[in-house]
Order: sequence, then C-alpha cells, then structure tokens
Amino acid sequence: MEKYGYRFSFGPWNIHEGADPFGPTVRPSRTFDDKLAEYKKLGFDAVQFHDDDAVPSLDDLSPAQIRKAARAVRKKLDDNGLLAEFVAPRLWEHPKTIDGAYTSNNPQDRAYALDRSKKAVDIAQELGADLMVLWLAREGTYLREAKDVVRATEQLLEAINTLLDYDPKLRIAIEPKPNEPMDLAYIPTMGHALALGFQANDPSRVGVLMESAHSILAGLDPSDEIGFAMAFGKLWSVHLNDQNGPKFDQDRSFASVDLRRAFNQARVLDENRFWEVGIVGLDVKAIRTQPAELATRHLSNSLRMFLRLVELVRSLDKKAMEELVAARDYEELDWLILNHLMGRS
Ligand code: XUL
Ligand code: MN
Repeated sequence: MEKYGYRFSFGPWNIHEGADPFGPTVRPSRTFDDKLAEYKKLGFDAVQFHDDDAVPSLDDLSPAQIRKAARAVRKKLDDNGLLAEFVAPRLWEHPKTIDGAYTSNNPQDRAYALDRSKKAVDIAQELGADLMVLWLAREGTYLREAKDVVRATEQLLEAINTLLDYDPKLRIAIEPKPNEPMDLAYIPTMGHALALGFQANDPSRVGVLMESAHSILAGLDPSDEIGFAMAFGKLWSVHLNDQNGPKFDQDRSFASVDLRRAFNQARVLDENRFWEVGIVGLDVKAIRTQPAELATRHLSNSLRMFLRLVELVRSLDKKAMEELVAARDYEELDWLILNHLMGRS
C-alpha cells in the first residue's frame, strides 16, 4: 500500500470491548500483546499510549518499578517494529481526580495529578517518545460556581510548566475537547490550547493535537482547527475520526459521516505537508454491533480512507480551481469538488 510518506498510529483503547454507559461489554478483551500483533497487519507504524496502557497499576509501583516495566514494553515495540508516538497521563479514573486533576479544589489531589504526570513522563522516556499528550478530561466544571476559572487557568499553566521543567526534552501536545466527561471544559478548542501553550515557560515545546470529533462537538470545522494550529507550526498530532452531530463523543471511523469534511481535513494536512511533522493518529472505535473477529475493520478502513482522500487531494484540478476562485464562481467550484469526490469529471 502506497502511504505517501505518512505514518499511522492508534491506541490500544481503539480495539475495545464495546461497552457503553448503558450496556456491558459485547466483545471479549484482548491482551496488549495480542493487540500489538495487529498493528503492522493493519498497516500501522506507531502506538499511542495512556501511561497505564504501558504500565498497568502504576499507582501501586515505585518509579524504578515503573521504568523497568516500561523498558519491557519498549522491547515488545522493537520486536514488533513499532514506535511509541506519545504517552498521555490518565487523569480521569482515579478517585483523586473526581473533581479534576490539575484544577481540583483539593491540594492533595492536585499533587497526585502532577506526580502521576511525572510518572507518565518517565514512561515516555523509557519508550523513546518525546511527546506527551494532555487530554484535560476533568479540567472543567459541572457547576460553574464550584471553581475559579482564572485560578484554574493558572493551575493548568503551572502544571504544564512543571512538566516542561521536569524533562527539558519533553514536548507537550494539548488535546482540546469542549465537554464530556465534564459539562463544560476549560480548554475546549484549539485556540484555547494554543493560547495556554504560548504562555508557557518554553512555548516552543507546547503544541496541540486536533481530534475531529472534539472540534465537531465544539461546533467547529476540524479542517479549520487543523489549519489554525498549522499556521503556528503547532499541530504535532491528530486524532482523526468522525462524529454524527454534536452529541456524545462517537469516535466513528474517519470520513464515515461526512466525506467532504474528511476530505478537507486530509486536504489541509496534505497541502501543509503534515507527513513531515507528525504521525496520523486514528482515534476510532468499532461500533457496538461489530462482531469480535471483525472489530479492527474501523482501523484499517480509516487508514485506507485517509490515503484515498490524499489521492483525491493530489489529483484535484488546481488550475481549474484557481480560475473559478478568480471568477468568484464558488457554485462551480462546489460542483467541481462534489464531482471529484464522486469520481466524476
Ligand atoms: C477522549 C479522547 C482520548 C484521548 C487520549 O475523548 O479522545 O482518547 O485522545 O487520552
Ligand atoms: Mn482523542
């Protein structure tokens, strides 16, 4: 398969058991090793990790034990010819993160969040990844009056600065999301994430990860969010997927809901040479109805769809487009794009 220089990644959570808030699992769990063996078969190059995807139960382990366990995972990656793209601290499951992590109202809980994040940095070092992704899951409120938004913003900045100081080589990519699990998140969009990064002690080491579903939940266009971040050289990773309207986060296969919206994401990424900058992450989940033995199709289909869209981007009649833009004939430009997407001339 021609990959046009692109590399692809997903996380172990993207092969999942199909539980939702209203029903139990519908597919058996697969071990980490079993999932790892799928990556190359499905055409992928790299693994995205939560800290405990790499080192389960890390809260019960010493820093030395954590590093040792992470080194064993590195060996497995090497054996499978895979890279680690990033490590993300899972700051939303432990009881100490109920009221938020870096922005919890409880100082001991905030200390836990920082300590846990430092352990995630240790794991990243052992896995050979210089990137940490921060999805700020519980940094927000269910009740606006429960927290001070100015103080919370400062706390987020302090946490980022602490991590940048902890490892001078570490880069951090903030993954914004407007809601879920919180009612209202403090860092809902690319603009918020970038503003926070530019204010950090070393802004050159803070960038963003754009997830399509999160942008759509925020009522924004994912390709514009991509382009905005790329204009500043700050788009370091993506979670491409799709989303059927502004409801719960669906993580549908890339392009499965809105082909043109997906085409434009591929277009902005490709026109700005994303393959030279980062890895294309696919944060997609198989729908609940999918039989267990077929529950990796969403990954290979998303990857192949991205590459097909890149081919469509590269085969656009640029000259005809320029002429239509010059004539301000956007109706005909619309017709050209729609026909191109349908394989018609
Ligand atoms: C949550 C989400 C997470 C992050 C990784 O909506 O997208 O999978 O991408 O922590
Ligand atoms: Mn994501």
